[in-house]
Amino acid sequence: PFKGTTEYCFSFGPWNIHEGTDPFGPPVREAFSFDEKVGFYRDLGFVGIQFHDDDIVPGIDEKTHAQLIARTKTVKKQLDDHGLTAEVVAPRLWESPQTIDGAYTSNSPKERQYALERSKRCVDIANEIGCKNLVLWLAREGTYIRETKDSAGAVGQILEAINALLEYDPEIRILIEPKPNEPMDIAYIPTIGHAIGLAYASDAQERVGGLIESAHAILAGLEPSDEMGYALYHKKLWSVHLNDQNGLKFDQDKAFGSVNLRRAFNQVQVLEENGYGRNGEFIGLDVKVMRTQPRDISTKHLLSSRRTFLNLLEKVRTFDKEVEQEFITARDYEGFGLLHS
Ligand code: 3MF
Ligand code: MG
Ligand code: MG
Repeated sequence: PFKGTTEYCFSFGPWNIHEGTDPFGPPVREAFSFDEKVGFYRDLGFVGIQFHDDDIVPGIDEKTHAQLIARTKTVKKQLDDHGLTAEVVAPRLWESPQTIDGAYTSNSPKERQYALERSKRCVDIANEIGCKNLVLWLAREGTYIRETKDSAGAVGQILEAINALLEYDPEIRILIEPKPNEPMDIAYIPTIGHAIGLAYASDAQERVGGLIESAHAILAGLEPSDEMGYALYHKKLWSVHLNDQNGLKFDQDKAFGSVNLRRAFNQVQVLEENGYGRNGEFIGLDVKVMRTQPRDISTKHLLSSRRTFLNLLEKVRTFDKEVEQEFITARDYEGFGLLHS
């Protein structure tokens, strides 16, 4: 069996450090500025940053192309100065007044056009910041009332947008981040299987893959490590949002391993044993600090998530595979459990 030597690189997005707003209460911590957040990464043990387009270019819709490029150059310089790499950029297609009815699947042709143009600008940002990974979280691609949209046609609309982006930049890679619900009650691309189906149907299969978030798989009632295994088999797991989730509730983005350590172990194992990270993939986090956390110590969820990953990695690498195999051969899975208890 593979005895790992991969040194993992860790990443997170600036939104992982936040003010504690939830649907029922206002912010409880003063925001850290973007510049302050960029300054935190190395000390916390992270070398990669995940971005939304407007994390880099705030107020993007009001900016000219020249302004967008100039601002992105400034951020690129900042990253270089801190020794950081941009891992992915995602068009934030769920906050604009023009994406209330969805982005690529809006019933308004004008709004669909906006979504595509905004995504192309996100590709421009990705190029300028030096990364080739565009994440599509298809947040509002769904409908509150099934009869008002055509679910088959919606697949075609999403594919059309993906193909247009693949054509717009012959090197860009698209990572679809599936999520079964929230903000929509039912989303059109709920699982990695759906995402990979889109990849194979696209005009450039080798440039469309996925990003799996642990909590999103759990919300779909699925096992995150098996979802990862499915994507890894297809060589289409290009990023992850490791976190945890306490049952079928709202998307909690809890610290990795903070609810179910066994499930976290299974994710580390499937990544490690299938070569994730060996082609430069990052261990990305999508974790929210608790609302109760005081501001000056509101990055501890990042430290604990990273440390949990590394501790579990140590377990994966040091369990005796030969002994484990003996239990498997004897079909003594209870004994196997005892071994790991
Ligand atoms: C939503 C998410 C988002 C996406 C991010 C990148 C806050 O459930 O997980 O993170 O991951 O917007 O697409
Ligand atoms: Mg999430
Ligand atoms: Mg996510």
